[in-house]
Parts: sequence; C-alpha cells; structure tokens
Amino acid sequence: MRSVCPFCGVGCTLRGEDGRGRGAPGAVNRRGELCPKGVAAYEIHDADDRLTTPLVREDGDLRPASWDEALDRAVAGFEAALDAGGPDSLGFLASSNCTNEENYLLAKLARALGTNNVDNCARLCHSSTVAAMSDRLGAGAMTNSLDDATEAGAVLVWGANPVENHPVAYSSYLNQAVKSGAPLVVADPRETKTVQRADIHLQLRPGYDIPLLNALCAVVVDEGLWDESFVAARTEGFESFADALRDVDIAANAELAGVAETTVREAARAFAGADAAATYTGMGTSQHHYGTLNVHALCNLVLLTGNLGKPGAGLNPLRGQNNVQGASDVGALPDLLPGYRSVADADARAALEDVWGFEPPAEPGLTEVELTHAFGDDVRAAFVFGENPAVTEPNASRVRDGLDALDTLVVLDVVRSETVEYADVVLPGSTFAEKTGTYTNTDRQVQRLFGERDPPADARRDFDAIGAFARRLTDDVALETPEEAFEELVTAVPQYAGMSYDGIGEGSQRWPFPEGAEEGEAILHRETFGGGRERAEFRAVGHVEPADDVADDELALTTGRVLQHFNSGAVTRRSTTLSRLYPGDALSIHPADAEARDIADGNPVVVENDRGLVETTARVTDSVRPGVVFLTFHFAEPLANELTGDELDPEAKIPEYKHSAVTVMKP
Ligand SMILES: Nc1nc2c(c(=O)[nH]1)N[C@H]1C(S)=C(S)[C@@H](COP(=O)(O)OP(=O)(O)OC[C@H]3O[C@@H](n4cnc5c(=O)[nH]c(N)nc54)[C@H](O)[C@@H]3O)O[C@H]1N2
Ligand SMILES: Nc1nc2c(c(=O)[nH]1)N[C@H]1C(S)=C(S)[C@@H](COP(=O)(O)OP(=O)(O)OC[C@H]3O[C@@H](n4cnc5c(=O)[nH]c(N)nc54)[C@H](O)[C@@H]3O)O[C@H]1N2
Ligand code: SF4
Ligand SMILES: [Mo]
Repeated sequence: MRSVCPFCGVGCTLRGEDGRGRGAPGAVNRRGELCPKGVAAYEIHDADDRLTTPLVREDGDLRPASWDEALDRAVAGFEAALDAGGPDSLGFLASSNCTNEENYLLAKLARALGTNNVDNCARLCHSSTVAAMSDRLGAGAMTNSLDDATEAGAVLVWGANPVENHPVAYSSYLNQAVKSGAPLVVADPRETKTVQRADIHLQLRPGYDIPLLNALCAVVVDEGLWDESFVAARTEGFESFADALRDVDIAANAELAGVAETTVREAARAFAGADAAATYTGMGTSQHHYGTLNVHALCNLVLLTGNLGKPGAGLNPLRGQNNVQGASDVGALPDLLPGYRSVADADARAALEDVWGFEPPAEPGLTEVELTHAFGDDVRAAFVFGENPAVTEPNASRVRDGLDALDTLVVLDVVRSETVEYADVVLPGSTFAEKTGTYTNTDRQVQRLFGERDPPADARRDFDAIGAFARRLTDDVALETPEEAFEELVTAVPQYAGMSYDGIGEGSQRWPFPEGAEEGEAILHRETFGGGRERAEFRAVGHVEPADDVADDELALTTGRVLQHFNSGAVTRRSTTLSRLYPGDALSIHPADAEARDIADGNPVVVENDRGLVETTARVTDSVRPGVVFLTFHFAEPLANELTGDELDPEAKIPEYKHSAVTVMKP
C-alpha cells in the first residue's frame, strides 16, 4: 500500500512503516528518494491535537459533537446566509493539499449552490505565473517535464529555492544537468542553499526583477546572442521589442536592481550561450503586486533565446503544494470552470451542464484574498477545507478580524490549526494516508493514493465529510466515492480525458492525456503554442515600484521557506523530528544593518510596520543582502504575515508577500 507525499508539488511516492515514511520507487522518485519532510510525513498521525471528533462552538468554546449535530449546525448557518444574502454570501476555500476528487466535489457544490466564490492556494502561489503564461503561451503549466531537466545545457532559477523547496526535483533532475556541466544561474536576494550550488548569483534587491530581466534581454540583443531562427519562425513583435531594449540603459538597470553589470552580462552569456537552457520560476517572481508582469518579463528572455518546445529548455513554474496543479485543473477557481474554461463562456457552461445536470453561475466569484476580505461583510458563511488562512494570508490582523466576523465558519482539517480556533463548526478529516483519490504534481502527472490507514475514531475521509455536508444542502452533488468523482471529472476536464484509476495504477498519467494516447506530452509547444496558436508575442514590460516605499531608516522584509517546514507549519510543527531540526524562526539580518541598530546575533528584536508588530530574535548573517531582512511564514509566532501587505496584482490577484517595509529595533 502506498501514498503520495502530502507536502510539495514534486509528488514523491512513499509508504508508512513503523511510523516513518519510506520512499517507494514511484513515477517521480524512481529510486525511492525522499527529503526529510517525506520521511516525517506520518508523524502527523501521532499529533496530540489530531482532530478525532466533530466540534461545535458553544458559549465561546469548541466542544465535541456528533456528526449529525455538527452538520446540522453547518447547514443551518449556510442556509441562513443563503436566505439573507443569496449565493454570493457563501465562500469556499478549497485545498491545494487535498485530492482532485475532493476539490472537484467542493467546487461543484459551490456552483450547485449558485456561486463561483471558490478558490484555492494557487492564488497565493502561481496565479500570476499562470496568468502570464496562459496569455503568452496558451498554457499555464510547466512546459517541460522534470525528466527533461536532465538535458539542459544551462539552468536558470528565478526567485525559487528548489534545493530546499523541491528537494527531490533538484537532486534527481536539475542537479543531473548541473553535474554534467550546465551553468546554474540563480536570481535571489539571499544566498540560499540553491545559490550555494550556483555558478552565477544575481543577488538582486527584492522587487526589482523587471529591470534586471530587461537588462538581461538587452545584453542578449546588444551582444547578438538571440535565437534568430526561433524568433523568426515562432514569435511576433520582435522588432518593436528589440527597439524598446535598445533604449534600456543596461548599466542603470543593473544598478537599480542592485547587481553588478559584469555579473548581468556573464549571466546573459551563460544562459543564451547554451543550446538549450531550462528556466525554473518560483515565489520570488510570482508573489508581487506586479507578479504577472515579472513573469511576462521572464517569458521575454525565454522567447528571445528560443528556449521553448524543445528538450532541455522550457519555462517551468515549480508548483507549490502536492495538488495545487490539480485543485486548479478541476475548477476550484472563481473565474474558471474545470479544465480552465471561463465561467463567462456560455458554451463551456452548457458543456458542463451536460455533465452536471445544472448550469454553473456565469458571474466570476471572489479570489482567495478578496474572499477573506469580504468575510463578515458580503460573505457571511464560509467553508475552509485544508487551509490555514489565519497564518498564511497577508495582513494577518485583517484576515483574523474577517474570520471572527463570519456568522458561520466551517473548517475541515486534520489538526487544531490556528484557523480552527475561529471556527463555529469543525469537521475532523483525513490525511493523505487515510484516503483514496489522486494528486496532480508539478509536471502534470496524476498519481493515486491507496488509503493505507483508516481515519482515527470519529474522523472521516475528507471526501465523505464534504459529501455529507453537500447532500444536506442540495440534490445536485450526489457523488458517492472518489472513483465515481474521478470518472465524472475526466469528462469535465478535457486535459484529463481518457485517464482512469486502472490506467494510473501505481504509476501515473500525465496531462494533456487525449483519449487513446499512450503517454501525455512531456514537452509542450513543440510546433504550435497552446490552443493551436502559431506564434508567441514579445511584450515590453516596464518597472513597477513595490507597494511599500522603504524609508532610509527602514528595511525591506522578504519572506519564504526552509527545508524542514511546510507553509503554515500546521503539519510540520507537529512533527518531533522536523521541530528538532528547525525549532523556531529568527529574523535574518545583514551584519551592517544589525550593527547600525546595535543588534547582535541572538538578540531579541521588534519588527514593525503600520500593519503589525512581531517579536523575534536576530540571526545576523551575510546570506541576505544589506537592506533586506528575511522571515519564514511557518510559525504562528513570530507571525510574518502580521507585516505583509494585501496589495493585489490587478490581474492575478496574488498578494505582495515578498516586499514589505519594516523597522527593526531592539525592544
Ligand atoms: N520546504 C518547503 N518546501 C515547500 C514549501 C514549504 O513551505 N517548505 N511550500 C511549497 C509551496 S506551497 C510553494 S508555492 C513552493 C515555493 O517554493 P519557492 O518558490 O522556492 O519559495 P520561496 O522560498 O517562498 O521563495 C523563493 C525565493 O525567492 C526569493 N525572493 C524573495 N524576494 C524575491 C524577489 O523580489 N525576487 C526574486 N527573484 N527572488 C526573491 C527568496 O529569497 C526565496 O529564496 O514550495 C513548496 N515546497
Ligand atoms: N509571508 C508569506 N505568506 C505566504 C507565502 C509566502 O511565501 N510568504 N506563500 C503562500 C503560498 S505559496 C501558499 S501555497 C500558502 C499556503 O497556505 P495554506 O494552504 O493555508 O497553508 P498550509 O499550511 O499548506 O495549510 C494546510 C492546512 O490544511 C491542513 N491539512 C493538511 N493536509 C490535509 C488533509 O489531507 N485534509 C485536511 N482536511 N486538511 C489537511 C493542515 O493541517 C493545515 O491547517 O501560504 C501563502 N502564504
Ligand atoms: S521532495 Fe517534496 S514530495 Fe518529495 S518527499 Fe520532499 S516534500 Fe515530499
Ligand atoms: Mo504555494
């Protein structure tokens, strides 16, 4: 019996033995490799506060209840909101940590109740990447498979730290290319573990990616390094783009970004000089209030150098959670139906009505951050499934006020998370090892879970919990089992057409998976781009100022991840092994900035701005740029998101997690 790792989007196969995760050779980790999180994944089953019975709030406290009582309370709250404010007074946060079948069911329930107010954490990760790539290339997923990374002649990692955040993808795939001599170029304001492997580090100021990318493109044109035949055959708008680049002052852009011009030129030559160069992009690129423009700028560089539609190349977003790709594929998005068809498209709605027996609403719903901002206001009742917004959403005080102000908050989780503390009704769900269903990993491979264990005590499989809630509200969502849901969703999601549980077996099937095909496409855009378009367009992008202005006495806070913890830390903080390896957080600060504030390594510090204040200790290190400080968001204390802003990208609605002005001082 085997499962797929509950953490990152790499999707390693594992099985539990004596309470520990053992790697099982799988579609991605062919030799059974795991990182430390995979090894510790089964420790969640021993968590002291594992949810084992439903809870309802009474006189301010949560107390145990039967499923009947809890579901009655939840349904009464949803019906009251529906009566008073109509369908759009309901909100659903789906789970990028949970299966395709569960997300499909929840998204279908939202639509059956008449609202598109359903979103998932893809909004917070790669919504900007998906927006830009869909616009330019006609598809928002990794263009090349992980396997193919081994063929790369140069590797560019932009705003990502795969050695810590996609460890097996790095060690078993990207690193194969690097070991064979491919230069590794990394753009990151910090000296991360990935940077430690790099040949060239573009240590930019956070938020200044566009000037740096434009400088790189300008060097490529200036030094005649672009791919003439690709540009001629497969792109449009080169002449006007090249004109715009000739106006770019390379030295001035490099200086604005905080990188030496010689380093920029070296990086451009290393990348453009390879026959095939693969690009990987992450949160440093996407999580800005102009994240979509960042990705457009990156896309220009990839097009200019002809790095699409061939082996060893591509523009590859490393997806976040184990099923963030799938949760989006199956339609847990407010503007898109299963298979990425717009809710505004009447033909798409009609096609879905053939499958569902009812037509989904045509008006786009609210995105993740917009939804939590509407909590207690237009949105009166919410269902939060496998997410911990009290820790992970930006401007945490505002989010917590919203959670508090809801008339009814239903949370389906496996542990007593920080968000559970705001709930009116808590439903005890199941872990990755306690359910069946499928996850879709970062390179579009769909893999199955086999339900190695039973949920404890009164906990239920997530699919059954959502199903029981749904059936009390509507007759339109009558799917009984994950397999039945999968059989339906392959008819609703064109990319999955032809897949089946039997076909996947203990291996995987990769989308796009046309009916009758043997294997999904490993390399997209070989001859045409998505949707059959002949050419991809160049688009000149100008610098946008970060939302927060950093005054002279302030520092720029950026946030991110470490190897040992995962997102809100709800699961990893409950692992004894991982907590021993990384017990708590501290503020990384450059020695010069520390000295100017009379702060020594290990001193307590107060980090503050007009959104919030956190207390932590200083980790004085030259791994961050001067002027930049860094916190993870894995801990409820210090709660980094007290400090982050909720300015949203106008198109993708992704928040600004990577650049906030803060003051740092001794208490
Ligand atoms: N260990 C671990 N692995 C994980 C996760 C986890 O929490 N822990 N989470 C999973 C999820 S949900 C996701 S989305 C992925 C994310 O994986 P990554 O994209 O690698 O995530 P981050 O660490 O947030 O950010 C990457 C890097 O961006 C840099 N950065 C900050 N600001 C900027 C900037 O303005 N420009 C540039 N170019 N870089 C900048 C940071 O210093 C950081 O090293 O990881 C997944 N895997
Ligand atoms: N400052 C800052 N904030 C960030 C980011 C950043 O880089 N910086 N990154 C953002 C990104 S990319 C993301 S993806 C979000 C992540 O934000 P969240 O999705 O809110 O974070 P997780 O910790 O992944 O939340 C998972 C929740 O689901 C529960 N859970 C896990 N597995 C299961 C299951 O199988 N069933 C059920 N029912 N529950 C389960 C866990 O106990 C936990 O409470 O955070 C965002 N927030
Ligand atoms: S690399 Fe990702 S999927 Fe693999 S074991 Fe580590 S966290 Fe799990
Ligand atoms: Mo993410």
